[in-house]
Amino acid sequence: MSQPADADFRPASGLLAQLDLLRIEVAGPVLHVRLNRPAKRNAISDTLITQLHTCFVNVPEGVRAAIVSGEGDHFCAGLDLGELVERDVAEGVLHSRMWHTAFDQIQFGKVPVIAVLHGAVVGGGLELASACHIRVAEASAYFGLPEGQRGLFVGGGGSVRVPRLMGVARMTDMMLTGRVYDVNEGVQAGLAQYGVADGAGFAKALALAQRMASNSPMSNFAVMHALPRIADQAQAEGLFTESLMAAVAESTPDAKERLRAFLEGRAGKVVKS
Ligand code: 1HE
Repeated sequence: MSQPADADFRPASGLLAQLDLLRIEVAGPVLHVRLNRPAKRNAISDTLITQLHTCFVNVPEGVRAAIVSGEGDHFCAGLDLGELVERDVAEGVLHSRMWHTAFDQIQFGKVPVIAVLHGAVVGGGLELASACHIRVAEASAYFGLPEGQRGLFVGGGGSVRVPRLMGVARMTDMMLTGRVYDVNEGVQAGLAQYGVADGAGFAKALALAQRMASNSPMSNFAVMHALPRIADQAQAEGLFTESLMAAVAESTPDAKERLRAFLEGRAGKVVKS
């Protein structure tokens, strides 16, 4: 996973600059958050999960989309197994809830997030990826849920989010048998929306992030916050929530100007990309 040299990314300042397990940069409306523990394959320690939470609570003003990637040869090796000390049940629940809080902040935060995946995307790494809104997987990416082999269960929202991407049967198979999906299988199964060549993930994510950033913020808000909740509702409630959200979105001054622009021939048409 490499970042194109011509991208105008600058190190983030203030609180974000203090998060030492992340490398955070900004270019215009796009925030790039890199997991930065390559020696430990970006395994998620308590400090790293806390820093991810802090980062996504404090998305800088003016940022409209974010990209998450991993430094080194792998996206993320999941939970830092070195920290798996003896916990009692209550401590175990609280530890898992800490991950839920951080990943909820990504899924239901201020801006849509794209994950660029390469190498290992396993355990908690897949849980992190599945909390993002779009996943771009490079050819080297592979997906696994080795919790069964480690005597664990998913604890970072994986049992809720992964089946929504690939179905309960496929996740059951991965967890019971240790099956690892390669990039093509992962894309086919729904774990990633885009499959790209090695090294091409960041450029693809940047292009997608710039497009998302140019949308109406209210439309992006609706997609991030209403769509997954509607998908969880029964039909009658879902349809009603949709109507409310549609009415809110179309009533903004931004929406009215965008519609006028289209009707006056000032806006782009839908084109096949
Ligand atoms: C780690 C971790 C880790 C690597 N926690 N230290 N996740 C797993 O079960 C995946 C475990 N990791 C691996 O299978 C492999 O490390 C990889 C396939 C990801 C990468 O292999 P490789 O050959 O590139 O690296 P390596 O030599 O295995 O590891 C390099 C170092 O990273 C080494 O430490 P060192 O001090 O000996 O150099 C490893 O110990 C360390 N390392 N992965 C801690 N995960 C909320 S619940 C979520 C539950 C889960 O995520 S369970 C799945 C955990």
